[in-house]
Amino acid sequence: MTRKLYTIVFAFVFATNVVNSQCDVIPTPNRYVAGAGLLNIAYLSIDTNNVDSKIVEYLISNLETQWGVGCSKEGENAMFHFVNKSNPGYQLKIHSEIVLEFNEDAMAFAGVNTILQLVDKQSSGRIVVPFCTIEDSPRFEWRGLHLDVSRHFFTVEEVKRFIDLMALYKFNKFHWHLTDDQGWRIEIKKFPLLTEVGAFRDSTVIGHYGDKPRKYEHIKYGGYYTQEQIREVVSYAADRYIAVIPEIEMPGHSRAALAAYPHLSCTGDTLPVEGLWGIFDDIYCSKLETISFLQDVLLEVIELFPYEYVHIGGDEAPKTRWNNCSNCQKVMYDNGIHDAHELQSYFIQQMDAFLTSKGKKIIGWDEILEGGLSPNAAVMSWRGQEGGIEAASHQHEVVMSPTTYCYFDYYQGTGRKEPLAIGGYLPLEKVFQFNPVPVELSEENQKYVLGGQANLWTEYIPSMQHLEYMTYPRALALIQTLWCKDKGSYEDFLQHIVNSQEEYLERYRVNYSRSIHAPQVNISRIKGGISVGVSGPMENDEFKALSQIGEISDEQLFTRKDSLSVLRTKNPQKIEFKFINFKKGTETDATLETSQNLGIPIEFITPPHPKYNHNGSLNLVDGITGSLPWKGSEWLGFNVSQVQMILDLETKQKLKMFDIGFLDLNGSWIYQPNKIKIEGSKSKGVWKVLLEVDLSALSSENGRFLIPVNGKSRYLRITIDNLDVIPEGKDGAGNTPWTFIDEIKLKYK
Ligand code: TNX
Repeated sequence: MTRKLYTIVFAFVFATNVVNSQCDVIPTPNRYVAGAGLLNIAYLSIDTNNVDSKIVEYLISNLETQWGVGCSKEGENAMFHFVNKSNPGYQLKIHSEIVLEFNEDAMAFAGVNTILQLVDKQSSGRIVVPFCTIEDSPRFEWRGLHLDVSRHFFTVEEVKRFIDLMALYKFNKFHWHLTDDQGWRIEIKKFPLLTEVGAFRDSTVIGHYGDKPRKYEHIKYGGYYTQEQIREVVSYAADRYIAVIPEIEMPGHSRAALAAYPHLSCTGDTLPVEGLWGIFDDIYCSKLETISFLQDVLLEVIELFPYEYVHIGGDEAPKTRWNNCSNCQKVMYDNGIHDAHELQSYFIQQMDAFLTSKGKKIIGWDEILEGGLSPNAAVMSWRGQEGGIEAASHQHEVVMSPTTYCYFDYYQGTGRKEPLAIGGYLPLEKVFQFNPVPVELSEENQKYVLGGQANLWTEYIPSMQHLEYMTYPRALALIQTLWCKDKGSYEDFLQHIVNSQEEYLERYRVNYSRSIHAPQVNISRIKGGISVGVSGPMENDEFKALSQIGEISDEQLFTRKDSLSVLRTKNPQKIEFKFINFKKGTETDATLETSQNLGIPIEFITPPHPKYNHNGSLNLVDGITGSLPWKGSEWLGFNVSQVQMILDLETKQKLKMFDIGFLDLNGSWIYQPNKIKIEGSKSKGVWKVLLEVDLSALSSENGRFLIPVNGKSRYLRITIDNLDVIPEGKDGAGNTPWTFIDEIKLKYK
């Protein structure tokens, strides 16, 4: 039997007309035209001409291990052909044969990953792929994921797994955060203590950073990669067309290095590798000795990483030590530098000159803009997109990675079942809304935006299982933005996730988060209180609601059209709710507390920051008290030093008690305010001061203040004063502190 015949025997065609014209591949290809029929494959022969053999190996190993389909390498008689073409991207034609046209190997690889998502397994042990034509190419050159291996260490095998999953979804940049305060993870032959001492810490904070009191686990923790292992990972990634960007943090986040070589700091004090998260005052000194040390480190680093970009960190470097260090003062004096920000700029410029002379490009977090951007530096914009806009306006390359859309260490769901996270709230839908090219950028400067990236900071991500949970499915929303020229609607995207991507992730045994399936509790205002509804990702999701009001228990079948009303009451009552999506086996519970001001209208004079504005002003009076540790969705965050709002009590009330909660989480630059003023008015015309207190003089419980107040009013104007700037020596010194508020409860006489 000839090979050709062999192929025909095993690959035959169903000429059915019923073909699902919808394409569930993520990222959605630019153009997908469905054909009428399915290619049925029991055994796939692949023409190995015209293509890098590792792409063929990748295809075979995936089909064999994930679908149990046998494959063989053949010549032109085969069923699957690779063809070179000149126009960008890849093109895929699936009919009685599979033809994958591409202009560069990376695009052939992308095309292979598209095919893997088109595969449908049949019970007969065969697979089918739909007849179709696809034309596809990426929107952005930089489609990145970052992984912090310092706060928690991930083994070579785990890192490879992370890379494997990136490849399935056409990510092509792996940003490897290799050094930080809590551990140095890369072997540097010239400085062996970096790993002997710097790769291990004696203790690790447990629970949340903001817990009071803090607790520690006193167990030695750490690990590092040998240079050989680094090479192995880099080459593993290269085989998947993923470039690896090493990050060597400087001048801040350097406590692990300073533990190994204390003379590189300003004080010379011997400090341990940190076991706590946050920002630390002890950073590299700016003296020449440190500069040479770091350049020697970089010399070894660039030998290991062939990609042109090297990340030098640059973020969160307090200048406390530099301002009090004679060596730093001398560097400033000798070089005509006026302040510590310029000194940081000078520090980075020396790295820039060094790396540029070695044919490399430098990239750093947006703080490297402060004090003047180094001539060749690219900027990774994380504190919003402003830094990126500024850098691109000066024709510097930019990667957008703003906390608002790209911080996958934030919570992705609102339920109590979400595992402990750093804080913040970044659900799938919000990630989907990311636009790496903000409207503020002129058309000619838009080209400096290379793309975007999500960051996986691992303070609260101790294991691979947990890492997958935080990354997926949010990474799919990100790649949809970074790859697609037209990403479509969120509703369509969600359908692709539910229709087929979850199954695909399961096939690869990814521990993806099911948070989108947890019943979402939707609260809105109604006359006299609030209404509580529930929804899921599908129109026809059904829920069961269990609620307990005192002794009475109530059970009801719920759809997204139903709701429960909760009205204002004089005596606060706690209502425990549980919503169950019984088809998905997920549930969400919530404790709602009634009050006399439940759901009252609030007008913001200073609006919350868009990033921390879940549900707007209703959040403050929705009956759900912001809990600790900080859960992003429950609190409203303001980054102005004075917050003002007007509460409308709807009728004139005799006030008795004002109850309010604030977060105090200095590591995240969130500070409890100093003062609160309450003014009353019957018409919002004339205001009378009812209360003005210094909060530091009051006692609080878990950040909540119960303040007696007297007066008769319909409107209350609340003014909350925080510090103008965070003072020296405190976390975030020099910046405006954040004020986080939740639940305002009033008592009337
Ligand atoms: C800020 S993002 C950091 C990291 C933390 C992260 C936690 C950046 C450049 N610095 O050191 O891990 O927040 O979300």
